[in-house]
Amino acid sequence: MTTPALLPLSGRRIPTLSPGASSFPHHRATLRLSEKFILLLILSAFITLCFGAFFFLPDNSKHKRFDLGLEDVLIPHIDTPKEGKHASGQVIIHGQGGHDEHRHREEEESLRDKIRADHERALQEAKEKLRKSREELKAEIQTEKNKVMEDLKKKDAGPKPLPPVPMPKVVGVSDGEPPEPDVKEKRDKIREMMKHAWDSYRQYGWGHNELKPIAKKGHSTNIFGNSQLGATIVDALDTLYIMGLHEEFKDGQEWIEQNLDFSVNAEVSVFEVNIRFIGGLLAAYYLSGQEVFKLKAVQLAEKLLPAFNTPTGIPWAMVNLKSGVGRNWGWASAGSSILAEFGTLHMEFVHLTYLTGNPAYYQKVMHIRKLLAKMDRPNGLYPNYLNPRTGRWGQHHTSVGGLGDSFYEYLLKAWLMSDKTDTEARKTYDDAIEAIERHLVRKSNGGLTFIGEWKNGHLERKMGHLACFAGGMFALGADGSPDDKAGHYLQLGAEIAHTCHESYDRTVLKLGPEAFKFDSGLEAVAVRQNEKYYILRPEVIETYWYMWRFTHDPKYRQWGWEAAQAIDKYCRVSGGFSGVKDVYSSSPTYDDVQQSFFLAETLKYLYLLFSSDDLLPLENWVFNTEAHPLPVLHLGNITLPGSDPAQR
Ligand code: DMJ
Repeated sequence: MTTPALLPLSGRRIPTLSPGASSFPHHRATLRLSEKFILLLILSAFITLCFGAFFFLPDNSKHKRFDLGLEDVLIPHIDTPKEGKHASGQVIIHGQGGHDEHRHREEEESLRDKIRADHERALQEAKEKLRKSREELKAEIQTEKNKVMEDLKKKDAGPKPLPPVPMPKVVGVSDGEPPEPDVKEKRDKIREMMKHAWDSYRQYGWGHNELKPIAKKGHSTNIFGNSQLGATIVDALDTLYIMGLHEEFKDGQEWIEQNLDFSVNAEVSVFEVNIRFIGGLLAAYYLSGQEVFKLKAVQLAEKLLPAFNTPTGIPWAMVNLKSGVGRNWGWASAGSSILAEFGTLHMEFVHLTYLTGNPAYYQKVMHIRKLLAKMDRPNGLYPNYLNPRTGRWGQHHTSVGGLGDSFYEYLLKAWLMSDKTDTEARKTYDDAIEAIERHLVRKSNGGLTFIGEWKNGHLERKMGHLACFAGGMFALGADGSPDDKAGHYLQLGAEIAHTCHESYDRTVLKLGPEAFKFDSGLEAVAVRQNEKYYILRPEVIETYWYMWRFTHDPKYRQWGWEAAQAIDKYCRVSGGFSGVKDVYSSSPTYDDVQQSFFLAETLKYLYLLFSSDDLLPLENWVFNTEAHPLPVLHLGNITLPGSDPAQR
């Protein structure tokens, strides 16, 4: 299906017309241009007359405004010696008495000459215009109008047509029903939960980024720049597709074709937009083959590129999609960029270069990698903050949870996605994981393996829910690990999965808190009230799924099913699914947000857990950090534009 070109008009959009077509919008543009031209003509004549009148007034009235008899007069800043600067940025010009009078008079005279010359030129131009015949004037207006229309057309043409590239091997995009009735029943239940989440969003939040399932209306956060970009639609597409919810998928596709527009004045998170939108659109493209998703992904990616215009090439955290102006979060170690954000672009950007033939995407992420490789790392660890202006680390805080997590994930996945040819990425991953294991991974008194956080030389014995994804990562990276440590990493993955399951099992709701401690006799439980919430996050279920794929130990399906039941029991409401504020309370309150990643990740991993390994096999697909599957690119046989070291 093709997308109608769209013309922005006062924040609303109307279809553009084929050349020569005559209809309302075109007619309006014509009228406006002619009116504008005539108005300009009248205005210029009026200004000319005013100048003339001003010029011929007696001298004293002309200069009255400046001749206030004050010693000090405030005027806007000009670079003049002898000036004292006001805090406001204005400067004070000090009065200097009669000896400057002669110079002032000369300046006035030359100013008057200039005004006279301008005035005469303007009059001359106006006369020439008026001397022209009606036809000549019409022709001039038409030329001007054509130029404007041409410019608009150029703007609307969007990106150049994309070069044809072979579709990578796309296998296992659907599977049959599970043969075991109880597995089928569970999988059907997960699909039903997806239907409920989607239908509720469709009914109450359509087009908004997310849904408030209690208030039954749209919701958004500042990561999407508070504009209606339909984040839930884009994030959910591939889950709908693999679940065989084709009507819903088509509905989402139509919304995207007709409404998804990135020419909006919105300051968005580069990372979030990359993993949810670009990842979501690319996955939808590869699964369905529908060109519109590829085009939209590329249009959006172009809008993200200005974020890389920093002194170091480390991108800003946020960029305005319209102006291209970027900046960082103030709270991030004095305006630093964040490791998990600028380090989580590689997969999508490599695919963008593959699909567009534009080397820029690949070069941007390889530049980040090169820069990081050159930097000193305290204890071999990567701090979470890096200043994009100076290229220096910010606060020395290292975590495998929030702020650090997907940087490590993308090193491993860059290797997997390149058909294991990107050995530089694999080596960087192995070194990073080795340092993490040495400094951050510990066993609690009760025998639970956890990943703590490193803060300025001190280990905090706390693990975030986000860090639970690492169980799956260790298992995924086991094969190919150095010194034949595959067994060790699979075991480490299993231990993390067990710990994270304990964090769920030790709550009243059987849902995991945001962070849990291993300190002063505490084992895998949250202490602070503001760490007791569960916001429909996927990481623990993600790890169960990877562990299931690598071991087929039935306990992972069992644990996944426990989580699914708890979500259905405590988070389900009539208007969708909501996060809960305290997993230790038997009467929890809702946070009233249905996160887009609930549809993109949590429900997808649950569905995959009860599907066969033939659905999205891990030999052919690599999941981005938002669970959007991207096909392996056989980079042994393909040369990406810009990947030649001489071009970098
Ligand atoms: C998701 O948006 C991604 O998984 C991201 O990497 C971190 N966390 C959220 C979900 O918890």
